[in-house]
Formats: sequence, structure tokens, C-alpha cells
Amino acid sequence: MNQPQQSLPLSRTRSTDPEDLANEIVERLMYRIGKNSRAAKPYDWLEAAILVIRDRAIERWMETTSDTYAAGTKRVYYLSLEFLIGRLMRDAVGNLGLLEPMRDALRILKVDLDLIAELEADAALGNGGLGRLAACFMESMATVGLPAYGYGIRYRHGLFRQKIADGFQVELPETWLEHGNPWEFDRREAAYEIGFGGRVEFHEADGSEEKFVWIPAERVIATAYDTPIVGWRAARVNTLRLWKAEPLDPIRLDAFNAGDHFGSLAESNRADALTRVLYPADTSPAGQELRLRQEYFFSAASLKDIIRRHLQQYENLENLGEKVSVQLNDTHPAVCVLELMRLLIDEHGMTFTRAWAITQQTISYTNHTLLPEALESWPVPLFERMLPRHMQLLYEINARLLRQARSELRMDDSQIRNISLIDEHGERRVRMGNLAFAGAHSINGVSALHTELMKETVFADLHKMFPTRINNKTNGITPRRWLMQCNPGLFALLRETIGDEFMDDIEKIRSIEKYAKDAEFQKRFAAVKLANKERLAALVRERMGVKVNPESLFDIQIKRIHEYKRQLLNIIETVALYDQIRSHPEHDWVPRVKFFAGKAAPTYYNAKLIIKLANDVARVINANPSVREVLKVVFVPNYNVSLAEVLVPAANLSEQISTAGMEASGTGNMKFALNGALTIGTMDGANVEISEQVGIDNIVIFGLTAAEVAAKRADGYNPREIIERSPELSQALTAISSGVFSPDDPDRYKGLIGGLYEHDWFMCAADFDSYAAAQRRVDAIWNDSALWWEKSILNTARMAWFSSDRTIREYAADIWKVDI
Ligand code: B1N
Repeated sequence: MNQPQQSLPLSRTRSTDPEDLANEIVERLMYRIGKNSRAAKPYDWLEAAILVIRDRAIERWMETTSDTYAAGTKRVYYLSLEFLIGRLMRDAVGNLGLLEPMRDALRILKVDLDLIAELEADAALGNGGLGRLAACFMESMATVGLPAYGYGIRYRHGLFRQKIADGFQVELPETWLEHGNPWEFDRREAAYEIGFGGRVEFHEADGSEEKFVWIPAERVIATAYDTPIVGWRAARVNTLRLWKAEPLDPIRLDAFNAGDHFGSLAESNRADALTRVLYPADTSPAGQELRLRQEYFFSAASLKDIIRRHLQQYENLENLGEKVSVQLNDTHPAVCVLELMRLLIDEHGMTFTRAWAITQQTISYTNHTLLPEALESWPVPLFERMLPRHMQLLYEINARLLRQARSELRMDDSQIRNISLIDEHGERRVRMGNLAFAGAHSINGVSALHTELMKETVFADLHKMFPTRINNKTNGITPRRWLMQCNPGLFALLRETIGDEFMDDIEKIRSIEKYAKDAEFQKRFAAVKLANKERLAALVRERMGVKVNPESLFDIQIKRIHEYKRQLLNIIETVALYDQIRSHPEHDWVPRVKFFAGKAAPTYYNAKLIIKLANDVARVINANPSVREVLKVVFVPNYNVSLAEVLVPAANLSEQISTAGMEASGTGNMKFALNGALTIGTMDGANVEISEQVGIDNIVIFGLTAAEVAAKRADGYNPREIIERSPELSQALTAISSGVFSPDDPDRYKGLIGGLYEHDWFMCAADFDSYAAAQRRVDAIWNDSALWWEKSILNTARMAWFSSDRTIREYAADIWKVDI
């Protein structure tokens, strides 16, 4: 395993002297932005600084790209409809080893690096964990020295901005490109025509050669925008290539001249709409035509680009599978299976059998959810209308697949129905998960538990048929962003205590273990945490006018709002605690601040209601003087990557409380634990592996296991009975549903709470008592401060395995078969 280089190759050619850097910044300001230092506004300084940093990355970018070419190494392509990258400056400057020199250079110019860094737009081209994982993977692939390209869509509007108005979520458009984007290069030369709709013609060429030709009815141009992704110590610089749709004819002059001014722009508008907005759906269906168009558009453009690059270097496509790996991030790019088949057969003259072998060898697929409503499927008529040739190929693939299942494996009708690429229950639909499974040589889950459940549930029969394909690759996070950058205080303390080795080999962070009980070290560790909490307290005070005491236990749940993630369980427990505090004011309560943040899909009614409830509960509790010193509730608006970078280092307690079996992995859980928060959580997703790594005594586990949840659902679960047996739960639910927190609209939560009595699909009632008891265990640990900090330090010490460098090395070795 190669360690990244210890010294920057860049420093050979370019000065890192702050004076020189300051001159360069002024030069960029002058010649690229057209201003002098006197006229420059903070945003101009930011842009000039980014241009200097970016230019430092370029040489290494070219160097590593040509090395790959010369060595003929396999290239990895990570296809994802989402890349939640956040801000890039700190990443790039840190990984280039230029943070301090740039800070000094800007200081010479009387500019504060931290202040301008805050002005950078947060690129939110993703919804949540899946998109953020893609961003961490990009950084880790560059860090471990893997020649990789990310492919996605350059959305003009990323995930909506969330405003909280009167406690309700309001969605506002996000405009990250409004000041331009100094990181990207538009590559006019990389442009491809992408077709939709139309018909398929059958050409019987001379003799036996038959050929299908797709004649699309509509075409758009895909143009490329490249962003350099710098690995740690500039080990490598890779490319994130995002596609934008453009019309073939920006304006139909014939129509315009004939007086049809709107019609003349119709084609242009249609192209524009294609890459305009990110679907704000996270683990929920986004089953609209535009979404399928987006999926096909970026899949087709990426494959064309991959094949062009391959043919530049090699004679033909026979060795595609040896030189190219295409990783599908969920099923969003699954249409690649069909598009690659079409290209190989229709455009490169291969036989079906040969094309299928190459497709399977090239493609691999990552599954990120088992939630039935999130498994993508498209109505057959829509699919056929948009992609007629692909539909033909799909039928042919399906016919061969089902024939094999029936004749070779003797599968019965019910198994055949499960394996089929077409769902025949009701309206016929194309199943993208089954398509990706059939067309890939590897199907991986994202945590050990999730992977086992994949084998037992959605893919049970496909797994019987292809028992070697499913494998696990537990998610990870990049320690550069999620420790070194977001927690400079802890980073400095670690360096001082155990030296710098952990920066290049995160496993070395384990050496901090021997200080876990050291009173002096605990004091310093706690002081860092306190400073981070003060920073968060200042943010909350500034943005929301809410005062919180940094000495309180900071209890944080931040993630998309979804019923399965059970923010509701947390809120109900908060209400129960509020009741307890008021009934027993004499008790020595642990002062807590409960933080919530997260966005709800705009059409997800219950999720939006849960946001309103959190805000209603916050308003009532924060206004009650009798609990003032011990309980506060804060809903921080507009959760995004940049906000996470403030919240994560400030947490004492990390809430990871999904219904067991429903959270595929989670990655926020990893960020918190690495930064020394204790986890309160269920045995779900990667929590299971976190408990193994940090040790069961250093995590607070509660609730039903996945197997128990499944058994309860099968046996007939009766939440009403459970609620009636738990006085604390009943009291809290009654308070909420009777309008204690919504006096302006007392019935607001009747339906939401009623649902818990009726079905409680996510088993809040079943887990409530166990959750509340776990929270009291947390209180007990907090009260023994030496014990708390010991556990906290052990969490930081033992989380190295969750580095996305480790995850990427596993993908490289097991799935992509590429040496690094
Ligand atoms: O992917 C993350 C996991 O850590 C989370 O547990 C998982 O919930 C998340 C449709 C999704 N699964 N599925 C999605 C996102 C957008 C969309 O349109 C589904 N996100 C996840 C990383 O593995």
C-alpha cells in the first residue's frame, strides 16, 4: 500500500513563500478580476486566492493525468447523480500544504483567510449521505493515488435553501453559481450529442449483418465542466466532470423571424430545464419524466466520454473491462447497462454475447437503501417512449436472464417474478435495481448489516442466482475535511500529543488511546470541545437570537428529516424530559441543549410537520423559565455541509436512532464519533460496526434489533398497548396531540400522533422506554466527567477504520481490481 508522498512535488516548481503568494494574489486580482487591492471587495479577494490555489493544483493535475496515460493503468469512473462537495477552498489549500503560507500571504494583504473562506458558495449538488459519500470518495481516490473521474450533473440550482418561517420549512432557490465558479473549467471541446425518443430502424445490411439504428426525435448537447480534486499532499489530482445540457440551436431563427418568439426558444428552454435543478428527494421516489431524462443524459454523456478516452489510447473496445471500471452510485445511472450495450452492439458492431460480457466486466453497482419506496422503477410506456432501443435491449437481457433462471437453476414462478427486470404487479415497470444487478459483476452494500439484509430481502433471489456478486464495502468519511479542517483545535492537540504521523496514516490516531485516562490530557481535550461549542453557541445566537450555555451537554441530531430516522422519537423524549424536569425540579438534571437540523423533501408532508413540531416544542420549552438552566431546544435552519462542519466538532452526543434495519449505513455517525462525541444509537447501519470499533462500553445502544423489528412486524405489532403501558410516553403524546405546543392550531399534530397509535411503522413506541433509559445512562456518564472524557477520547482514538481511504482501498482491491 503506497503512502502518499511526504513532500509536495509542487514545491519544487513554485514558491510557497508568503511574499510571493501575496504577489500572485494581487496579480490575479489585477489581470483576472480587473481590480486593484484598494477596490477589491472580500469576494474579489476570495476569488483571487482561489485562482492562486487552483493554479498550484493544475501542474500536478496534468502530471498525474499523463502518468496514468503512460502507464496504461486502469481508470475508475464514479458515476453519481449527486456530489455534495460543499466548499472547496479549505480542502484544496490544506491538501496542497498551503494553508499557513496562504494565510500569511493574505495577512500581508490585510485579508483574513477565515473570513473570506466563509464567503465561498457551498456546492450542494446532492441531498444527503449518498451525495456526501461521493464527495468523500473523490477526495480519497485522489489521496490514495487512484486514477479516477467523477461524473455527474452541473445543476444550476443545488439543493434548496431552507428558511424557517413561523416554524415551517420554506424552500428557496439555491444559486451557488451567482458569483461564477472559480474552480471549474469549461471544456467546450468535450461535447456530445445525446438523443431522446424517436424510433428504431432495422437495417438488413449485406447478407446476414443485421443492425438496429436508433433515430432519436430530440437531441441536446452535453458540455463538460471540470473541477480538479486535490488529494492529500497532492498525491494526485483527479477530475470531477459535470455535464450541462445545451440546445443544438440556441435559437430557431426561422421560427423567430416568422414571429414565433417563444417557440423559437422552446428547444433551448427544454435543454436548459434538463440540468437546471437537483431533485430534492432523498431515499424517496422522484419518479418523474425529467428525472429519467437527467439520468439518461448524464449516463450517456459519461459513457461517450469514457469510450472516446479509451479509443484514444487503445485500438478497440475488446479490453474495455480491463482498462475501465464504472461504479454506479445507486441505480440513478443504472441505464448505463443498456447504453453501454447499445454502444457496443449498435455503434461498435459487437455481438450481444460479447457486449454483455464486457458490460458486466466493466460495471459495478452500489446499493444505498432497501426502503421499498426508494427503489427506482419506471413505467414501461415512459421508458419505451424515451428510450426505444434501450427497451428492446432490456427485453432481450431479461429473456436471457429468466431463461437461465428457469432452465439452469430451476427457479419457480415466484422467484422468476422477483428476478425479472420488469415488475408485473399492477402497472408494468422497469426495475432499475434488478437491471443494475444483472449488468454488474459486483453489487455492494454500504455496511455489514445492510449487505446482509440485501441478501435476505430485495435481492434474495438474484443473490441465489449469482451468489458471489453481493459484497460489503462499509462507508467512510475523509479525515481531512471531517477532522483536520473542521476541528483545527483537536487537530492541533493531536499533533502536539502524538506527532504528525496520523496525518498520513490515520490508523496512527490510535496512539491517543493511552491518554484516555490522563487527567491533564482530558482537560485539554475538553477545552477544545468547549471552544467548539462556544463557536456553535455564537452562531446560534447570531442567526437565531437563541442563547445556549456551552457548558451544557450538546445533544445533536442532524440529517435529512425522515420518519425512519426518527427525529420524532427524539422530540417525544424531549417533551417527556421537559415533563420530568417540571415534576421533579429538585432533581439534579444534566443541563442539555438538543440541536436539530435538516431538510425535508418539499412534498413529504409528515417530515415537514416534524420540522414544525421541533420548532413548536423549542418555542414553548425555551420560553419556560422553570427549565431555563437545564433544557433548551434549537432547530438550526438550512443544514448543509458548511453548517455540519460547525455542528460536528461541537457535539457531545450524536443521535443515530433510526429504526433498526432502515438506515443503510449513515456517515454522520462516523463524523461525530471521530470528533469525540458519544453515540446514542440503535444497532442499525454502520452503528453496529462503530460499536465494534470503539467498544460497546463507549457507545450507548438501545432499542430493537433489525431482526426484532422484522419479527414484530410479522407478528402484528400493537403500538397502542405499548403506549398505554408507558405513562411517560402517553403523557408526552397526549401533550403534543392536544395542542400544548400548538395553541394556535391545537389539532396540528393529531394526525401525526394518531399514526403512532394506529400503526407506528417506524416503531417509536416500541423503542421509547429503552431510548429514554439510554438517555438517563448518558446523564450518568456525563456526571462522571473523567469517565465521559475517557469515552470521548476513546471514540476519537478508535475511529480510523472509518476513513474513506480504507473504503476506497477495498473498492480498488475487490471490485475495481486496480493496484494502488
Ligand atoms: O446513502 C448513504 C447512507 O449512509 C445512508 O444510510 C442512506 O440513507 C443514503 C434516492 C438516496 N440511500 N439512498 C439515498 C438519495 C437520493 C435519492 O434520490 C436515494 N441516500 C441514501 C451513503 O451510503
